[in-house]
Amino acid sequence: MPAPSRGRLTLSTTPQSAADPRSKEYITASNRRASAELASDYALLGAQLKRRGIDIDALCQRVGEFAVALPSWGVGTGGTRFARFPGLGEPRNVFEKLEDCAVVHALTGATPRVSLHLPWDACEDYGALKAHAGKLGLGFDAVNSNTFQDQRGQAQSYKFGSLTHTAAAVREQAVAHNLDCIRIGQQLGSKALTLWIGDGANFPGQQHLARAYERYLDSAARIYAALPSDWRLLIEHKMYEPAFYATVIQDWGSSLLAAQTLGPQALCLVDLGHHAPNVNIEMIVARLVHAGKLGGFHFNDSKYGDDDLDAGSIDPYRLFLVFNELTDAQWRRVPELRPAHMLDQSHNVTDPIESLMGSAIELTRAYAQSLLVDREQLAAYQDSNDALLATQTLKRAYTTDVAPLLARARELRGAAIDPLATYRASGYRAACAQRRPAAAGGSGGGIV
Ligand code: RM4
Ligand code: MN
Ligand code: MN
Repeated sequence: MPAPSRGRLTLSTTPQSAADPRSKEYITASNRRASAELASDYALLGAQLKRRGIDIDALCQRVGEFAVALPSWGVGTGGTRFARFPGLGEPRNVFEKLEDCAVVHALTGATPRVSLHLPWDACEDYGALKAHAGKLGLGFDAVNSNTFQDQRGQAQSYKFGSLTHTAAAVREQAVAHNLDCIRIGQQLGSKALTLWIGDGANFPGQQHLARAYERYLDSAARIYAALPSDWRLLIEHKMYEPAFYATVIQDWGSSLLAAQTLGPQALCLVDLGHHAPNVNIEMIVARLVHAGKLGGFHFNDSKYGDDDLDAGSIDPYRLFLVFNELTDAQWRRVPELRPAHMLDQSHNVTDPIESLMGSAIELTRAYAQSLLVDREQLAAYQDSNDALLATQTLKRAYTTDVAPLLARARELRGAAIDPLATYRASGYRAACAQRRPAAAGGSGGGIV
């Protein structure tokens, strides 16, 4: 097995033989080669942080506890509305999707749960699915319902909406689907339902803006009434797409109002890609924390109108600023704040496993950097209106290279010091291509 090299950015990608990247022995053997180099980098960072009054081992412990859920729909190659170019060895069903998720978790140690999307992930036997996940060391996060496309054999069409449709029969069907999702989620051990709908209008006048929202509240209340007492309803807003003029739950205002109307188990979910460019997302986070309504995140990145690029790939500083708000809220001991962390990405040009590993690491990095902010000092600069030193306090944390800290936290958990190199050297993708021949028509997971 080739040794992962932490020194170079270009990786040798030709595996000598196929190995299971989930196996402890394989990961330990890979780590052995990089361990000494890491120990010296970690010691150096530890000495630097000590001068700032920070204990690196305590930090490492907290970083090692960070977790983000994987989107089951993210392990297949995605596409755009123009085309989808399938990747090799894509998972063909939810069981195989979990196998790929387990690779991400084994190598990063940061993704212990999977968020399912129904009916994309529908299967015959959820008991068997849960057992399969358990064997792979995975659990389940929020379940996502899908009333934004029609399924084969479905009685009513969602072409003109689902929970907000003008026809009661369509709303009924959409509510019933969400209740099914709750039932399935209960079998799997999920504790939340994520509610995102594509409902809206393409033309001014097409939809009565007030009545559509009232219908939403009415339908959502029926779903809310079916929630088990230890479940949360996560309401996800999105500015546009598929509706291009007016989306019913288009912003955090509509989402917050709905969550407040429905009751304490209803909370808001922030998908980072669902805002206009340049919107101050960290401020939205701060407001939702204030309202006690921050329920979770769908992490990704975006540059223009896309909502599915890899987390931290475009604007890592913004990601840091989001985590800065969360860590600050924790520091202030805001009660009952435990937002779900989930990735929501689509990978069109990369190996999805590699993108998901990279994104989980970017989130961990942003979290670790947020822990480095000297909060006492920041508060003092804010109170004395020293804008420059206040902003530099954040920058100082953000510009600290925490890579050795992240790698050490992974090593301590039995994950890979260098997940990408370890993954590539395993030959996993090529082995999948062998045992998962593409289905006729080239379909696989992923969103087109
Ligand atoms: C939406 C939204 C939802 C996701 C679907 C596939 O844009 O982000 O969370 O389930 O895409
Ligand atoms: Mn989302
Ligand atoms: Mn989205």
